[in-house]
Amino acid sequence: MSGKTKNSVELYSRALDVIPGGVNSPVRAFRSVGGDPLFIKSGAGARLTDEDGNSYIDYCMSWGPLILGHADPDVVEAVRNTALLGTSFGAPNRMEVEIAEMVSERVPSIEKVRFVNSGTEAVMSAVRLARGYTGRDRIIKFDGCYHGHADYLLVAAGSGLATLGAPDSAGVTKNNASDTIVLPFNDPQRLEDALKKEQGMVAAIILEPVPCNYGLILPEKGYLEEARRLCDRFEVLLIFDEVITGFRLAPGGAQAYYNVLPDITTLGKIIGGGLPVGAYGAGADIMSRVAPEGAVYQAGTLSGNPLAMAAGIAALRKLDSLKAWQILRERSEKFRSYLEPVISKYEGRLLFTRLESIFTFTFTGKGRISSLEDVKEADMKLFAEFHREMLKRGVYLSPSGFEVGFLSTAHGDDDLAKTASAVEESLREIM
Ligand code: KE4
Repeated sequence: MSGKTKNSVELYSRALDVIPGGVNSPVRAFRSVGGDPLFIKSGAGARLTDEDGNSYIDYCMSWGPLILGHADPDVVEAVRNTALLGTSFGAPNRMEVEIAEMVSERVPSIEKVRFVNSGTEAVMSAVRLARGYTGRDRIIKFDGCYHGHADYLLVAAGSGLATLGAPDSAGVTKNNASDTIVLPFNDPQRLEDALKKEQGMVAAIILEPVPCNYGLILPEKGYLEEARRLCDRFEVLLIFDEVITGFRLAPGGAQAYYNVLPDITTLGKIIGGGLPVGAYGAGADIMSRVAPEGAVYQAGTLSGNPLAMAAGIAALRKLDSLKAWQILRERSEKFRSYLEPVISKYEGRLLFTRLESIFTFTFTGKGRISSLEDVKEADMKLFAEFHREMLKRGVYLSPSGFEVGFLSTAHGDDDLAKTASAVEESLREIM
């Protein structure tokens, strides 16, 4: 760890001249953790190397897609071999069928699926489909959940908006957001009251079954089941945004993990193996409304492109062959066992929350995070100091206290042990 960042600094200054904020996605700008973003040259397994040759154990993992680690050899080979045959045809390709079959076999509520190019596109399409299917306009989202940057969902959102301290976005017209109702997560009574009050006007509720964009908020026991029951009672569609949890918590995502089936599911990240992919799926009846079969229009030049499909197929196949979720559970348990003795010294000041291979460090006196308020009270300044100290010690955490960390099958015991030591030294430094 030379700690030198000369090349990153130079690249950032050039980037600022030609890219807003010097980044192609706001949360990468290190705004809430301070300092300038590092420019990454390469990744391999659990490690990143920046333009100055500094190497880091990475837990941002490109915000979730890289469940197999960086530059997984099987994924890279699939992309290389496919590229030699062409990168996009704008016509159907066998791999679109193969990956659609894989998704439909694994995700319990999905019979048919449409591939798009990002999680945002998947969610936009899912909401339009819900509105088209029900003929209703209103949608209910939950405070702190982030569903990409479609106008009407940039309301009380998490992720980069929370990081920048602006839960809503400029440029979203009042009209556009007027059909979006925001409720607190983990509060079934508020959901029932809203569905009663808005009876007959709500097309769907959309939620991250496990919110991962405002820290890691675990669903209270029975909450997801109650949301399902309320949607059935008020004949409202339930959309699970599984862009993060899909293929992460279990082969069938959160809906399999918690055994609660939504009407529509959105996917992204992992299913693209690191290439731009999103998807939305549902039962055949609902998906029959999507053009060209039905009247809900959605399209995309590069949707289902061979490269992204090949990467996704290679990733999903490898997850199955590795029985990756068992490995990830063991890694997560090992990580906790390494961290326990360190973090227990700071009980009442630091909380380590994890769910399978997702985790967060939250500087709070609370023993559990179950609402947005709990996260709002956390000390994000201390997180910023922690992030900086960890970087100095060669550990790259997601550059925001509102984001989560991810383990991959490429994180070995040595990486986890080294990380626990870096946590211990960093905490000693800042606490
Ligand atoms: P994308 O359009 O960024 O592919 O996906 C949007 C999205 C939708 N739904 C959920 C649950 C998501 O978490 C996301 C995107 N996640 C953030 C990080 N938590 C992306 C990082 C970024 O914005 O750069």
